[in-house]
Amino acid sequence: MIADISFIKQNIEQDFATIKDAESLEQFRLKHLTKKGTLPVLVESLREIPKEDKPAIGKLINELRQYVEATFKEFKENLEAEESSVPLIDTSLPGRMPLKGHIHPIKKTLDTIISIFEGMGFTVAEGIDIEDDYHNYEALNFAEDHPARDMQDTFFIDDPRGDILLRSHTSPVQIRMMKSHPIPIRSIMPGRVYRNEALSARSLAEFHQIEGLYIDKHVTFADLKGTIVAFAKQMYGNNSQFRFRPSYFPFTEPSAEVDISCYLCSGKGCRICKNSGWLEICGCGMVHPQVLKNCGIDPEEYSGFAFGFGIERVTMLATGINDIRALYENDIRVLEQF
Ligand code: 2U9
Repeated sequence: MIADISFIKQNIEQDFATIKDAESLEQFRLKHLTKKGTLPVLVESLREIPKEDKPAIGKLINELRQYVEATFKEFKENLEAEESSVPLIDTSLPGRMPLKGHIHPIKKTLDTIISIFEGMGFTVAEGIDIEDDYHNYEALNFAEDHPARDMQDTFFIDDPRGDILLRSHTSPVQIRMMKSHPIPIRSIMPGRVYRNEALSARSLAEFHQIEGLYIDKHVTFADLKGTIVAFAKQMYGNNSQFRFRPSYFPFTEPSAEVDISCYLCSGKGCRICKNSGWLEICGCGMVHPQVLKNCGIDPEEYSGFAFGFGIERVTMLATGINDIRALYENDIRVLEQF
């Protein structure tokens, strides 16, 4: 009987080797596992075995049964897994290319400006869009009746406090920083700003700025010029020319606006620079002593410079886009060019 069991096992193993698909699997099942199949018949034959041999033979049969059932289950599962992994798509068909997005030109300008200033040791600071009159105007030396206050029309927010507004520049971030941060401060402040302007090819009611601030002992206008020129050469190329024109801002004294020689005509005069040969790139100045005082900084001991860029304007100069609204219409025909 033991020899029979061993022979049956050999046979079954040979049949296992023939299983390669659902059909051969079924053949195996019919031959060995159904009621009249090899294995149940073998189990049934145990009845005729003499009582004293039953335990030993029964054990062998049981082991064989367990082995065959487990191996059969394994074959079945492997075949099912193979079947379900058969691809349902025709990979020989030509593909449809997915539409690939890319960084918006305004974000590209922001990233470029940030990385240039980071290279010069500036950190990045961000603030809040909803501000109060004190941080947006008063601390920046805009007197209540100062004509400069009319320079920026403000979106006020309906609030019981009465002085809550959408920031008209990122300067409140500098105020908060000067009040809370130890000196030296060397940071740039990128962000969205809001002004109640009529929409046109040149202005929007919502746009982006980057402002910068450097406060330490002995900071001079020469440091300001060096920093702006170092930035602008990296941004616009080494061959550019620069000029600093006197200007006025309530929060800086002295103040200046910076022009760069026109990148299109190299200063000869063209459509982009309106025949002047120059393009305005930013405003800047030495932080007004009163602004330092407002933030608890002694102007006798410390000085600093500040500057500001309009990101949309920088982007328009870099891309040649001459209507600011085109930057926000999300027309793919415009965006895919940059
Ligand atoms: C503090 C002190 C000084 C930030 C400055 C400018 C000059 C400037 C404009 C650029 C184009 C605004 O977006 S724009 O219209 N900005 O010309 N900004 S100096 O001066 C500061 C800021 C904060 C406490």
